[in-house]
Amino acid sequence: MDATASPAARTVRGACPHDCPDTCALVVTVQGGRAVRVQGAADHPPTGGVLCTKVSRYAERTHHPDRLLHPMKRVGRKGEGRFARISWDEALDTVAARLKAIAARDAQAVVPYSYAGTMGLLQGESMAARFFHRLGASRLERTICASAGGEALAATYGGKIGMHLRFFAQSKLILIWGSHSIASNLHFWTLAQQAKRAGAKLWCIDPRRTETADKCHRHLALRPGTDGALALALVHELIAHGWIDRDYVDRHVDGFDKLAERARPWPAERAAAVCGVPADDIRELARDYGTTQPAAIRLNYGMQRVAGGGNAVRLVALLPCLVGAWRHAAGGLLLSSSGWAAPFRDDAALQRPELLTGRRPRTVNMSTIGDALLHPGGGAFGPRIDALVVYNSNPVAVAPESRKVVAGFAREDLFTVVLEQFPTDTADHADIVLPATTQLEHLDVHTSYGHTDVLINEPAIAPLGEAKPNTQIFRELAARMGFTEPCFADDDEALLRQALKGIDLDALRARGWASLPLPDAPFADGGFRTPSGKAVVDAPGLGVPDFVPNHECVQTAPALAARYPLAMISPPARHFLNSTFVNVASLRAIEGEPLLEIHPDDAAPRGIASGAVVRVFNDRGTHRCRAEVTTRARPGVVVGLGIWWRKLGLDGTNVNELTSQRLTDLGRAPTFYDCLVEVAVDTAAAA
Ligand SMILES: Nc1nc2c(c(=O)[nH]1)N[C@H]1C(S)=C(S)[C@@H](COP(=O)(O)OP(=O)(O)OC[C@H]3O[C@@H](n4cnc5c(=O)[nH]c(N)nc54)[C@H](O)[C@@H]3O)O[C@H]1N2
Ligand SMILES: Nc1nc2c(c(=O)[nH]1)N[C@H]1C(S)=C(S)[C@@H](COP(=O)(O)OP(=O)(O)OC[C@H]3O[C@@H](n4cnc5c(=O)[nH]c(N)nc54)[C@H](O)[C@@H]3O)O[C@H]1N2
Ligand code: SF4
Ligand SMILES: [Mo]
Repeated sequence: MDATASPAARTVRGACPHDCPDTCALVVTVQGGRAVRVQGAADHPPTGGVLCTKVSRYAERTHHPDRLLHPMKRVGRKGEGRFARISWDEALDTVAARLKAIAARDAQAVVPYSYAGTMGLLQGESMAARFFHRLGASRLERTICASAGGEALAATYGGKIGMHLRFFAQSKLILIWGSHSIASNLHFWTLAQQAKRAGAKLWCIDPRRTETADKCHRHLALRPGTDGALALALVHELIAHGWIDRDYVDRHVDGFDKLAERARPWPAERAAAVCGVPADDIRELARDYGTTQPAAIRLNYGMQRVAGGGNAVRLVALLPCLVGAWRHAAGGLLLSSSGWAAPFRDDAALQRPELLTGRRPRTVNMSTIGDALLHPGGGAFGPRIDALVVYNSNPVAVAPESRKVVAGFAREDLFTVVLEQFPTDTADHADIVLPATTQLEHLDVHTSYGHTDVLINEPAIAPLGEAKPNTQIFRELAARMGFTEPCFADDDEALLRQALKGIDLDALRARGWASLPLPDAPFADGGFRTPSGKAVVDAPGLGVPDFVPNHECVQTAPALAARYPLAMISPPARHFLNSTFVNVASLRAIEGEPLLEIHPDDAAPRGIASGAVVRVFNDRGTHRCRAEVTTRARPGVVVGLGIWWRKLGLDGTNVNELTSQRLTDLGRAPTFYDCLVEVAVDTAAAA
């Protein structure tokens, strides 16, 4: 008998917590205190009753035998992962005593490290932010994913705002740009397929021939980091052929002439040479874009993880303004929709910046945590980092230049607390591990960066073992620290009531989700959120956007390129979400082992065959994995699908052993996909 059909089963409304633009509505089936099934809500339009393979395994993840279920203290060396069980009292007392002692010298020596393990407003930055504000800890610059593109959108449109997801189904032309939608934006892909069936033409702009590229009509496999050159050539072609919507440009674009000036020296041939694609393909793309309406661009963050990522996003974001694509609900561009939700969130109420009481602690950029942890302190940097409190993130696996990150986390004089669900590479380096609940065990509320709905997540089951929500952990820690402000007593229900503005909470909880009231075609008549109300070319302090080549490429670093001739990109594997799910057996079985895709033309001269263990290396480190000789990689580019747990890799490393801590032009973001390497057969493994 199907256990879930038993009368004792009940269903609970949830929201997918992951850092994914789709923010699906969940229906969790619970029986006997266990979550037995997690499904997509059929009545939530973006979800449409469908989840990705990963989250359909969320019950398996939640009831995983490796869940951390009680607090622990380290008994082995840092990184070894040997721990002894302790009580919550001992754990919290230990943490509070250490943080107090450090804060007595300088609270800025304490650094919180968190990202989007959950995107929930409550379990993300609510009680945690209050705690660190009150303490006066360093502030974390949360740059690891989207800040280059985010600042570019802010400069161009005045915020992270764009097309509404649902209208892509009605577009006649869709440019899927720097996005492997089938893997990382599945519910957009469903709409793109609808458009395709209705006759739309789909272009994919991606150095890798992804499964998404396979299913588009045309694929432009440009070199990583050359999107700015491509965008300039498109502007050039649009102007040369008179495919500009002069009326829209005159009324709603500030600085068109400067953009035209910038694009003048960029005929298709020049961009073709830079991008490594045929000039005719660029001309065809320009013709399609200049002559088809409504034309939509699904830009995604994959193309901004390079030196010039911010400039490239600014250039691409101007394209729909030039052809008047914004006149249509089904035209324009979507990179992030999170700005639409901003007025409906009360982040200040949740995070209480006033607890800083005028103090302005230094900021630490999460993307250069390796260098930060190894800094001896002093000068402009400020105090040495003495304590790190990690939650909702796995920096040892996901931050660039692992050798330095690991060396930093291995410092014996660093006190590290990790709030986690699983024994990650980062948890292995903790002094104290605190067990956290999963999404099925706690209350939360979510906005989205891919659609414009708000979702409730009701707890479906009781916390497993002694696990606690992040909110509760920081609440109890605050009490131990002697923080007596009333806001530290707010329970999660109270936090929920503070989280939103202008949304009927009872209606949200009754239905599971609510749509934000927004216009269909937001910029049909201009109205960008910039001071002038126009889309901006020449942004204050930034100038006119331009093509900025990679830090690591033949043009800018010829000597480096001679030694390390292959450009490595490391986008996520389809069945992992960043480093989450790597430990879920059924998903890891699909992904197999860490792989490096390499084109036959690059494999042959190196004597590399599919299945060979290879050494991928540069001056920063060496990572061993298995080669797959495939035309999914273009010549000159290798693809290391991420983000594996180091300890589950072949040699205890992952792709971030190779990536650098250099930052982007805007947003101080990492340049994961701007990374030169060389590859060789691993003779030790071959022997
Ligand atoms: N299955 C799955 N889904 C995910 C994630 C995951 O790990 N797994 N991660 C989530 C998160 S945190 C994020 S930020 C998003 C990430 O999803 P996206 O924003 O789509 O970004 P990436 O997956 O980094 O890269 C997307 C595509 O960009 C390509 N690319 C790499 N370099 C360049 C370039 O220079 N130019 C162009 N045009 N393309 C380039 C890559 O080959 C890849 O196919 O997805 C979210 N969804
Ligand atoms: N080489 C390379 N590196 C990359 C990328 C890439 O494309 N290539 N992508 C980058 C990007 S876009 C991003 S966003 C980052 C992502 O990096 P992270 O934000 O660190 O994401 P995850 O690896 O998914 O780790 C999230 C962790 O949070 C934990 N977690 C989830 N929910 C909770 C909770 O409620 N409480 C607590 N305490 N913990 C919880 C999970 O168990 C998981 O271990 O990685 C970046 N690193
Ligand atoms: S990871 Fe994305 S596609 Fe998968 S369930 Fe969550 S929101 Fe939906
Ligand atoms: Mo991300």
